[in-house]
Amino acid sequence: MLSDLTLNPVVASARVLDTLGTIDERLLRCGISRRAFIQFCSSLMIAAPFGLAITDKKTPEEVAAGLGKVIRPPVIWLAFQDCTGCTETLLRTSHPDLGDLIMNVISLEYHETLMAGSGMQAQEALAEAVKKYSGKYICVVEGSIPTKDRGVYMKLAGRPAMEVLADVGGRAAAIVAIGSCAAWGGIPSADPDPTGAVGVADLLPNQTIVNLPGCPPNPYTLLGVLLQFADSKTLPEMDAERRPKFAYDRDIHEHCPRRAHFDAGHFVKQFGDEGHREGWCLYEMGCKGPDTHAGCSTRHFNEIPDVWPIGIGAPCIGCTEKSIAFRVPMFKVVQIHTLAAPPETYPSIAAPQGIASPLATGLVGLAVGALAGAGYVASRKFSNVKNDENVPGSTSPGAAGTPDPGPNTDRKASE
Ligand code: FSX
Ligand code: SF4
Ligand code: F3S
Repeated sequence: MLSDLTLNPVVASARVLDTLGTIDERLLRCGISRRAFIQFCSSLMIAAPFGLAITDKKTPEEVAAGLGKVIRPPVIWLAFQDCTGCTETLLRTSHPDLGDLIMNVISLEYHETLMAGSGMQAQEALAEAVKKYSGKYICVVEGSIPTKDRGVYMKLAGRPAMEVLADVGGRAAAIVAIGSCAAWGGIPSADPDPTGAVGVADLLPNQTIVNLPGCPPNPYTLLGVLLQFADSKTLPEMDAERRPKFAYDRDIHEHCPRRAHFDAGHFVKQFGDEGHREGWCLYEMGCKGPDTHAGCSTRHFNEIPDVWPIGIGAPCIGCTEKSIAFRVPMFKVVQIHTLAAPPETYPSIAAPQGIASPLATGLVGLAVGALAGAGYVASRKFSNVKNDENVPGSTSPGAAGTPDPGPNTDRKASE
């Protein structure tokens, strides 16, 4: 029998991957229903309505038909300094069928938390997978990598994590850094950063890397990237932080269900107060939504409506932003950078029916020409927040163009 080495490299490569079979073949073999697969494709489309070639302008049935023919991508998953939340986010679907399906559309060759083997067995499986799929597998990295004291703070089978990453990541077709820890250091890199924790791109700057920050990120973002790569060997368009635009192009604030309360000036002042119980805006509780790029406000977790931080009444901590989460205090109020019409330009929601609010009518007439003035009005409104006795230590968050609120804006949960 011919060995792969005697074949044309392209043919050899196809043969190695062929042994994995298509997604359709795998689902059939595992008895996973077509209905579950189409449901999965619908979730993928919700996570990536634009910008992902495999879902673009297609119905769920068309996505399922296309993906079914794709060879399952071989994935080697490395876990470093993490909480395993990124793995959990992938497994904790609300439908058992779906969790099972997710683990079948990819070919997970090595994942030390999920695999049955351990010790020598696990190391052999890793070495074998790296050799067999060299240059073809996707390396998913979860967790940050300790670099201080020559990486002594984390070892796998006696080797520092840095070395394992260079070896396994260096031979991958692409690396997906899942979670904020792998993308830029995340929680382990928070001050005082005892292990010198860094993200994958800090150590392998020349590798093809996709960052999927989030603590944890949405699992469908990962699946979208993996499946597009398996389908066409391409990666989705990325931003300057190497984040795929289809998942990180808009900020949380843009589509937040509490946005109407922000615009109307209805802010929670304290956890458990009336505004909190009514679902008002969490801006004054330190919500980083206006500065945070992620799809959480429209793509919730675990397929359960409202399962995301703001949905359960907690401010967004900006977990997808390198310069915010674990850097900026949780209750510190952020600046508003986008110039939006300030709340004062909206009709009063308390105005009696049929009677236009004089404030609203007055300002509507001025609308376009008064944007600068409007910014001033907004900053004045926010300035009032500063003096609110329920907001100890807070200062004006500022509208666009207003000065930075400064460092003294920490908030406490229930003072
Ligand atoms: Fe945890 Fe992942 Fe956060 Fe980090 O997610 S959810 S600490 S990003 O590496 O496991
Ligand atoms: Fe939503 Fe936060 Fe924006 Fe308020 S500040 S509308 S809670 S994202
Ligand atoms: Fe993270 Fe904020 Fe979403 S904290 S999970 S980006 S709502």
